[in-house]
Amino acid sequence: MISTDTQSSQTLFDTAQTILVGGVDSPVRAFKSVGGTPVFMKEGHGAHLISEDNKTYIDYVLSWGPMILGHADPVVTKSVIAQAQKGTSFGTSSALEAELGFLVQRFFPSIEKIRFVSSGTEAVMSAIRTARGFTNRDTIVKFNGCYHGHPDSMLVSAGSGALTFGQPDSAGVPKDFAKHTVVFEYNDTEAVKNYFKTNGNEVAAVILEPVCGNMGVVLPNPGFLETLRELCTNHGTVLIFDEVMTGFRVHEGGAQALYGIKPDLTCLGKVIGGGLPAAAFGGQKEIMDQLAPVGPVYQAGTLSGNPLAMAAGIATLQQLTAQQAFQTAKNQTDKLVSGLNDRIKTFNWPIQVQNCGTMFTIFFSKGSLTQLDEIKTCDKRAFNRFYHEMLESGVYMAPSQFEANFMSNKHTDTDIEQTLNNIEKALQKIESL
Ligand code: KE4
Repeated sequence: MISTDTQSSQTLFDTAQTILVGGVDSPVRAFKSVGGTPVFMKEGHGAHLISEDNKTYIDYVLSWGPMILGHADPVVTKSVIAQAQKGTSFGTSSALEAELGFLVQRFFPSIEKIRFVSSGTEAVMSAIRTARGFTNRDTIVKFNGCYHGHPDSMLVSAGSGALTFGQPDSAGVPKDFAKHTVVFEYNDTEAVKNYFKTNGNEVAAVILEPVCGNMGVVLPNPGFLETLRELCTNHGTVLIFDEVMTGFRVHEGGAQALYGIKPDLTCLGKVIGGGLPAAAFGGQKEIMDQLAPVGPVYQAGTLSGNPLAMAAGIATLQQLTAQQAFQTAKNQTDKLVSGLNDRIKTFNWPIQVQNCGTMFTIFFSKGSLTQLDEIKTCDKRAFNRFYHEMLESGVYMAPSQFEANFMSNKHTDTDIEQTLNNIEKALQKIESL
């Protein structure tokens, strides 16, 4: 039993590694990309996290996106406690599921029907199966640099050379599964158009992050999303927007509202659970009604739509509106990005920021960053040194160059100013090395 008095993150990490694989429950938390010991957190309040070492951090990870209202928002917390006192999960229907469904639909009108699940991975896996059931086709198109959780069909990288079908990029994914996934470079509109000329009628679905967050923040080139929409419409292919991260983050209504492109299915997660395990997929009624118990596509989940997670999601979306949280968080992001751009002008370091709505990434590169092979030219060593300088200064950012950072509506001007000062000091320090 781990004692409850203060223990260092190192001690806790050493203990955790004796029972948890790699000492973590999700690989990115292990700090493998940036090196060093992962910081164990014990509390979060607003824009701040407190570590087990009793150090306070300004938090720009926000649980990888969910905490747009900041940690322990009083209204959300009260709602979760109230529901917990009435029971957490019944394995029956509850009024809360439809209530959250209608709330989500207000932000995402393309969602005519919805199904709640417990993770973004489950939402993506289920959306893909639904699209395959609806089209009676097997092939899925995805893009390098986009991450969609860990369904077998998504752990696939581009095939070598002329081979268009995919190769597994994780052990345990059978080659026979991977060959049904075709992978293109993000923003490579021409390649997708050419593929659809000969294969379009075999494609069940195209899935992408409409604004990418999982190679760092990378925006769609003008025309990229529009072309995918047109190709899918013309070939009876299901267009799936994976908005698990971009939902409520690049715009209150996600990238589909920002760019005015209507997908056939949308995957959501993170914000809609308010920090509890809730995710969803939804879209055209005709497609969603393929799902059991209405249609032939099987999908199920013990904790799908459980009252506790639904209560957290309902309170979060209600407070998103009540607190005008997206706009506030976007304003704070814009302040940080503009302050950063002013300060990095004084450095001859290859460094730039890409941002969208309440998401941003600081890239150690000067070049164009529109697809994964360009992102891979970033100076990872410089990023890692920068990362640890920022951590030391009390700023907690995503522990990888290939991730997005997030803003909440609880980050104050003081937090932003302190972050900017710390960034300037960190850059001065690593530049002198
Ligand atoms: P989860 O299964 O982790 O709830 O969601 C998977 C997922 C699906 N789609 C997108 C666009 C996502 O960003 C994610 C998960 N995002 C990562 C952060 N890059 C979660 C952090 C982690 O893996 O621990």
